[in-house]
Amino acid sequence: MGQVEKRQDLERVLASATDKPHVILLWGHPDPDAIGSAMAHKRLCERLGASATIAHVLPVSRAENRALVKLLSVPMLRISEGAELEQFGYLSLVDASASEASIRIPESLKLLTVVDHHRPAAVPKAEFVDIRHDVCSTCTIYADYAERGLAPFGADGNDDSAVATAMFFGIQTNTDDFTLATPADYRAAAYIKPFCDAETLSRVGRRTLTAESMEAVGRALSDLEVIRDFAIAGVGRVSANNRDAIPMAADFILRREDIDTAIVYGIVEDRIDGSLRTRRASVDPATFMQAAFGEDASGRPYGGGRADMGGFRIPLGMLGECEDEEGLWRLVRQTVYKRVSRVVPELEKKRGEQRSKSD
Ligand SMILES: [Mn+2]
Repeated sequence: MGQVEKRQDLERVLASATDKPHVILLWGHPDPDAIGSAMAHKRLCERLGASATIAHVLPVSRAENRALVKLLSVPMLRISEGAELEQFGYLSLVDASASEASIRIPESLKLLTVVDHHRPAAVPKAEFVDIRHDVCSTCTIYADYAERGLAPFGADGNDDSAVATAMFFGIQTNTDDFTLATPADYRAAAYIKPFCDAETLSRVGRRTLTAESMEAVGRALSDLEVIRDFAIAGVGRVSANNRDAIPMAADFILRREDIDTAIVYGIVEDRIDGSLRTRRASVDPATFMQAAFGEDASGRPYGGGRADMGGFRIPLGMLGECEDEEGLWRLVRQTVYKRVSRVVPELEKKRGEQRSKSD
């Protein structure tokens, strides 16, 4: 199906589903691409005569993303259980092709549309599915619908600047400030840009960090252990609101010219939370993490799931009740080193050296 037909098809599907309210359910911690495409989808529903609500389960966890939501007054409903979705009739997914795994989706809710740029584990069963691989951002796909005539921006005197600004920021962050952008992403950004609010865009583009995140990145740098092109670093404890300091530190460490793969981990609530980032095509994060951390009692791997491509989570169990924070951290650090040394054997030696240092 060509892309003109795609946008006609989406228009037809949305226009024929105006009898019940729609919900756009975001996957995981909402990021700018998900937020921007959810706003674009909500705008389309409303133009075609349906009401739509953006919902999410996990918190918006990066300071810059919270700033985006606040500056643009993005209306978002945070839910904690599937029953809260019973008030809606239609479900749309943006920037994901499966519903949030942590809640049970009511059977009365009909999966209507899926628009995404990730490769799906299974082809979703929805009335409308548009999954493109020649774009880095779902916002690009929504900009393409508009440019092809589905509720074009600036046409009807509506103020679309909040939606346009969020979409532009979604494309900007997903393409790593356009360095990864495909021709379609550039085209979408060029189309959207004139409708953005320039001041808001530069404010959200500042990518502010919380003090706690910056301190966590600082601890990661002082804990950094480098073996050839592999690096590992611990951030200690971070609050759930600032857990993105972990992938953020991993991204930062990866910028060092001689490092190709980085693992950063810390304690978040009652678990070890970690991130693996790599620039090497030969390193598959899921395989690496499975080899290092294995799986839990029910056979589920601790890391590398679809949920968080380069993430791993290991529950602390009873250790979580330990009141000696320093002792707990030493234990966590030793455990992580021991596991990772299954893949990077030289790390075991470092662990031995540290043990004798602390004895
Ligand atoms: Mn995306």
